[in-house]
Amino acid sequence: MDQKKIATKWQKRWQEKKVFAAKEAGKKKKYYCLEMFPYPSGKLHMGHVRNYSIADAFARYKRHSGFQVLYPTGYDALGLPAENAAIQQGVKPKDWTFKCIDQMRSQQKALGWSYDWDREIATADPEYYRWNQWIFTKLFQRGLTYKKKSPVNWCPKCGTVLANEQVVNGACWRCQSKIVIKDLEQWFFKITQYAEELLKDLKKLEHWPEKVLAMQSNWIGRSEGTLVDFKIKGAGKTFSIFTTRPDTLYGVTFMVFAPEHPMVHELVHGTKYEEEVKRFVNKVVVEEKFSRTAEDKEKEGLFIGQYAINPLTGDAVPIYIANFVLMEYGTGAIMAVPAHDQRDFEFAKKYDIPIKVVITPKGKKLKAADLKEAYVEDGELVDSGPFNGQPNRYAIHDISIYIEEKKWGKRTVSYKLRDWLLSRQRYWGTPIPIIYCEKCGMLPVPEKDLPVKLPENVAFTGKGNPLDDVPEFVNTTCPKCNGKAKRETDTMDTFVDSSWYFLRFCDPQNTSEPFDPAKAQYWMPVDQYIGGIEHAILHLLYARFITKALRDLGMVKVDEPFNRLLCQGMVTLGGVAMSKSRGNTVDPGAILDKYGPDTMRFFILFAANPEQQLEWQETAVESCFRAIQKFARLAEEKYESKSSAKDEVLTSRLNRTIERVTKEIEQFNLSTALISLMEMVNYMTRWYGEFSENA
Ligand code: ANZ
Ligand code: ZN
Repeated sequence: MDQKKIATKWQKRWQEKKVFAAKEAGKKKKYYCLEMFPYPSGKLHMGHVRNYSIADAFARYKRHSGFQVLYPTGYDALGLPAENAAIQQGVKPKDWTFKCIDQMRSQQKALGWSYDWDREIATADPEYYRWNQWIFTKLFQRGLTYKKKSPVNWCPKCGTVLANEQVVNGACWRCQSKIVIKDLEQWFFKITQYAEELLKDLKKLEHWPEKVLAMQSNWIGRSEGTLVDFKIKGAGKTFSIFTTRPDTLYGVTFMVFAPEHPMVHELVHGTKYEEEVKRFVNKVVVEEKFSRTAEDKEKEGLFIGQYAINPLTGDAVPIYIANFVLMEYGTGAIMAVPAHDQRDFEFAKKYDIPIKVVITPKGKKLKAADLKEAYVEDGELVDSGPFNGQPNRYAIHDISIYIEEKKWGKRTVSYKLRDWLLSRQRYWGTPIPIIYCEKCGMLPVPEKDLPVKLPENVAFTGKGNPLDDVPEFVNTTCPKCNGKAKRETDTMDTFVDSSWYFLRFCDPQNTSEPFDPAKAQYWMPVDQYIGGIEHAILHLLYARFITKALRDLGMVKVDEPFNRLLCQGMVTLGGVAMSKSRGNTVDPGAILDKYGPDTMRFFILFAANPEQQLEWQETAVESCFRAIQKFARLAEEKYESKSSAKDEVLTSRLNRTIERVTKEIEQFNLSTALISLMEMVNYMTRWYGEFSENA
């Protein structure tokens, strides 16, 4: 029996009859099954095969259980690799991308996944990205898109902005020059406006992995605290700090500014500290943000020659700048309490700053000189004026009220979440639809003029943003006064493309709207979303945000886009994740040629349940191949010819198997479901064997 021939025959039939076409009608309930669509690198890897085989099995199961199923695919087709190919191989990003898509599609078809191919989309298609521009404009009109100066990685030699992944050990990936940080005007989406809702609605996502919910929640990073104003001694200036621990205010022995804090420059200007401070700032600002705050990171800082006055005690304490304070969080300045914060403790020890104990375990005395590390447990307040003897957790409340009464500050909520920086100074992305007129200023491109298409005659030198050198693109006329104007040349982060593609799948050919709200209403939310854990934070957060923003524009009714989420485990070879760089990959194409698509999908589902790690084993592929032969023989030779011989034992066994398999699939234990099926097949083979002998 030739498995490949059988597969080809049926694939052709499916296509002709459009058996997987999703319909919005009828009495059946809908089911939207979605996998994270691929970046079209040109070749499927085992991770794709696993992700899509799981989604496909689920889509088929739901179809057979009487649902109206939507199971689409498409390509996340804009982004850096195509542009790098253009720089390195002289090909056009568009040609490169669409060729890769063709290759990828033919592999997907050969694998027999049950997509509704009529809904295929590619984000590099102007008919797709025009709606990115539409969304950008709508959010702009609502004040959710804005522009501000923000630091970027800059290669002075290439004269270009680099993405984080293009910075290798602090140097440019192309020319190895040391990168510098430069402030440029950048576009942002105001995702922080939805911070509270994005956090609160995690509670609705009962069918998401706990781990992903925790990652989202940490990323949003809500914390309740107090802003406290400190005066700078003798300077007539005030600054605010954010603290979650106002109970430790009497223990403050120094203050720390982020090196980027705008006040730092003012405070040292013209003093003997100026030069050294500048050197320190330049060194720290190019360091990666997360590593700067890592616990094991060496704490480094510098006294800047100024003192701050603690409003509660009137004490003057020295002001430092240090690597571990970030400009992006709170106010970019902190009060440091070395007795009760480990980071501050290490810093104080290193720079010989006094330590003052203000919390002690009940009934015990702690001496600063004896501390080996910060005392971070709860306890009662000492050396804290009128608050002495209070349990510190109560003092958090009481001291912040006291500060509010005295008008020294106020209680507040801080988020770690930052606005979404979406500008990219690159070619292969969605052009940002903004026009700068000499007279009228900055204007969005009118809806009727969308899409702003990427020009095709472009030189890829690797220097600067290629769009800046295309006068036909840059020079335009003002939509308001018809005068001379220039286009924005920044393009959008590709996460914009994937933040709403699941809505486009509901109505992929629409030419007058991104999608028909009625169709989105029918299909949304995605009932089951399947993809990699590497997207647990940004992609999912952005998709949730855009869904909420579109809801507020009246385009969708759901609050959350993805009802259930499954993150499949890795595919490993020799116990480590398959990866090109390690050279331990197995090419799905070769396996497909040798065994055919059914064996391929069977093995992938059988080798491990979806969330577990899956170790590749060719011998197991072989046995899957034989198992399928057995299934087929049973169907062809036995079942039809002899099933008339009723056997209640067999029927009841069959029913039990159906029940078991159904339960297992519902819980996503696809491997366990397949094992039950194989047991049934073995049973039937034996049963028919005996039956034939007795006959
Ligand atoms: C004094 C203090 C005493 C603090 C103490 C902690 C413990 P979460 O909970 O993550 O919100 N902080 C504030 N802004 C910062 C910044 N821009 N960069 C680095 N650290 C910053 O953390 C809030 C705490 O982190 C704040 O409370 C502040 O230190 C620090 F025993 O203030 B705390
Ligand atoms: Zn104008």
